[in-house]
Amino acid sequence: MNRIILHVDMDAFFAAVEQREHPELKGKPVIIGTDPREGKGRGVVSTCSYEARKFGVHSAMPISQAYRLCPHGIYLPPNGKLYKQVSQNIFNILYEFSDLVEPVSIDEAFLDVTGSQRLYGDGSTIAQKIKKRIKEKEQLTASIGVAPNKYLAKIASDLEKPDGLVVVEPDKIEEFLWPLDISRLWGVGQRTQQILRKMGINTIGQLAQYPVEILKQKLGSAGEHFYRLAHGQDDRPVRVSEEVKSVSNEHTFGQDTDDIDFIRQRLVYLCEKVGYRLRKKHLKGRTIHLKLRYHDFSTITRNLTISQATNQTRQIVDVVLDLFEKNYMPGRKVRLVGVGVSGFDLKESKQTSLFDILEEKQNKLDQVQDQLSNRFGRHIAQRAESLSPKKTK
Ligand code: TTP
Ligand code: MG
Repeated sequence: MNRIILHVDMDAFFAAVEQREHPELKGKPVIIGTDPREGKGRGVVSTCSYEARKFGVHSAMPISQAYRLCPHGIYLPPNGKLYKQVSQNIFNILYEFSDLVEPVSIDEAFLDVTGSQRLYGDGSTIAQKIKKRIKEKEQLTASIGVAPNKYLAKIASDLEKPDGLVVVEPDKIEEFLWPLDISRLWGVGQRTQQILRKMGINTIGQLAQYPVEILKQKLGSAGEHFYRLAHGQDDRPVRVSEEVKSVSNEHTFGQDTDDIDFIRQRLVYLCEKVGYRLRKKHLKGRTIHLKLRYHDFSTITRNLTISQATNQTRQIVDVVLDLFEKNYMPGRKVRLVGVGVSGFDLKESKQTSLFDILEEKQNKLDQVQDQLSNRFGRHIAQRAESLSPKKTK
């Protein structure tokens, strides 16, 4: 299935926020940066409004040069705290439409909305909704590119700035990409551009027609990379915030216990919780942890790393119960148990090996359970193994 990736980038971000805060600045050339000191100032332009861009002013330009180009501009120092707050508000809007949000900078993010379509419509509709919501809530405009991958989405968001919306349909990639100048290729610096132009390659289409072997000779391993980009291929996943390092849950028994069956049930229940949370966050991990705290507070943690990252409850249960069998000292009373998964493979793996087909059944079971949990609360659907035949202690 094709992925649907959005690249969202706010227009003239710092300057637009200032124009919103000070409506009298609307329609005027606003330049954010260091004090120009009537042309003698040092430092650079952070950004400027589109009105100032007409004079040739742009980000990273020396402020003295900006002053020469646009002496009547309105020069303002950046208000970082305010921009940070607005950025936070924008990201909160993005998270309404997908959990898979990858922040790129203060005003820019990728979203994987492949799984959001049933709720919010196709890629283009979601992009329109996001733009509308940002406009309504923050009185600001964003430009959005919608495409089957990050690279194409990023190019698309830039093409019709400001207030742009460009959709790249999967069957129109070449039509979209090939007329563009090679400077639009991700990672092509001045030097590579020079080499390519000397070879008579000026558009992405011309690059795409070139034999990959020759590109490799001229550009080394980057040659193949650019060749793939020129064909619109980019399978990098949208990476969620790397802050999440592990997902875990613990349970402290009401009374210390050495009842093995009871401890096992609790462990299975914790595995279900952890699996559910992983799947909600679209995370898969390779290292599965077990924690046991005995009645005297001595604590052991054991883990096992498996070959393929998982978020499947069945697999987590198998490993955890195995770790438990091997490490629990029968007869010792247990105070607390914990289960965790870490070592995330941030790729949303989309393989279709035989192994995956066999796994499909387990995934279906997880899905049914997740849907029930989402609708009725987590306790409603539990595996029989985690249900206690006795009263919960
Ligand atoms: P950008 O998204 O690159 O620029 P922009 O939002 O101002 O304009 P555009 O419509 O072209 O997207 O950067 C976001 C903010 O980051 C920008 O408002 C100011 C800040 N910034 C700097 O401070 N210095 C820089 O060199 C750049 C490029 C950006
Ligand atoms: Mg921007």
